[in-house]
Amino acid sequence: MRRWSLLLALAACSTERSALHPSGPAARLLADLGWPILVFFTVTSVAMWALVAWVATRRTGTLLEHDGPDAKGGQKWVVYGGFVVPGVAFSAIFVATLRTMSAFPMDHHQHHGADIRVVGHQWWWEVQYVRGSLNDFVATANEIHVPAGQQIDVELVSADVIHSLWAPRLHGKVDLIPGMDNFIRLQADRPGVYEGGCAEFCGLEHAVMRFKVIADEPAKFEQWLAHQREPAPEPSSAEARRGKELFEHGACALCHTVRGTVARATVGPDLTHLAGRSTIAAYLPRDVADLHAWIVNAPSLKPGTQMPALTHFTGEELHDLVDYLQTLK
Ligand code: HEC
Ligand SMILES: [Cu+2]
Repeated sequence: MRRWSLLLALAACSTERSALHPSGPAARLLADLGWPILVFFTVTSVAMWALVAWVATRRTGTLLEHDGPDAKGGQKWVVYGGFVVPGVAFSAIFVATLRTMSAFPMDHHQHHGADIRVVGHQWWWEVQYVRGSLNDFVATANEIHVPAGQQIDVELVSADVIHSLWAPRLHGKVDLIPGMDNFIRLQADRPGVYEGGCAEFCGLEHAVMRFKVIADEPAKFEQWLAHQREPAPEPSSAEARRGKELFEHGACALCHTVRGTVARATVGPDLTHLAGRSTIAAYLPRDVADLHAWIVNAPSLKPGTQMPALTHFTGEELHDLVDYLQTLK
């Protein structure tokens, strides 16, 4: 029964994060290498277990009935199975791997500057759009918007420890290393949402350091980017205006940016268009309840986070603050 449910679970396993279901050129290169290796080793393993079963079940007879060493040329099994087949297989994999590796633009001299810079933080992703003039600079968090069908050069850097960016359907794991610039060329063939996460243990909350690559039709992407470049909208309700006041003059402005306000700090994520994102803190849904809980006690939801517990707000103040955050479309 258990075995069946395991099989069912495997069959139902979504292809959403599977490196064997590529959705872009970089991931396809890896899958093209991965599939033949997977098939070859599956066939070899089955053959080996069949041989083991055969050895275990064949008639053995007495010691006297045994042939002398290699009477029937049995050593050929050792030579072919033990040396020739592995030798050919590993050489082929070695050559194929080198070819696959050389197909990636590892050398940053090949790049004419990045379109996007991703900065790894414990434990969230800062996503900067660095094309254009300084005024065009925008930053968001945990969602990497890209135009579908286009090559996007992404620079990978770290603000603290080593992280690793991995959206399995789009590209292989690439580390974000302090003091070093790494690059990937990202391309999603079709519009869609591609899930990813940190693939290098980076501390307590590594497991929830997730992100999404959101690929849109190019026109829709440009629209999104143009909107991101605008400052935050002025809140219209009295509650949200009070919330803005609290945000600007409370602790929030010491760590966060909301363009168009006095808040210009960069310790935490840029919140200018927070309400356009689907999550907060890289893994929680961006709804009223989670925003409340996050502001009051972020460390209880993400132990070790740099965002402190801010327990001094009254219920009404908290309500206004969250109201304001929800206007940041
Ligand atoms: C000492 C710095 C600091 C202060 C003060 C601070 N934050 Fe944060 N905030 C952070 C950091 C760091 C993160 C990222 C945490 C993570 O995802 O791991 C964060 C995340 C957030 C997020 C989630 C953003 C996203 O896109 O994931 C919201 C919303 C937020 N803070 C609101 C506030 C509000 C409102 C205040 C004031 C009441 C505030 N913060 C005060 C540092 C701070
Ligand atoms: Cu990480």
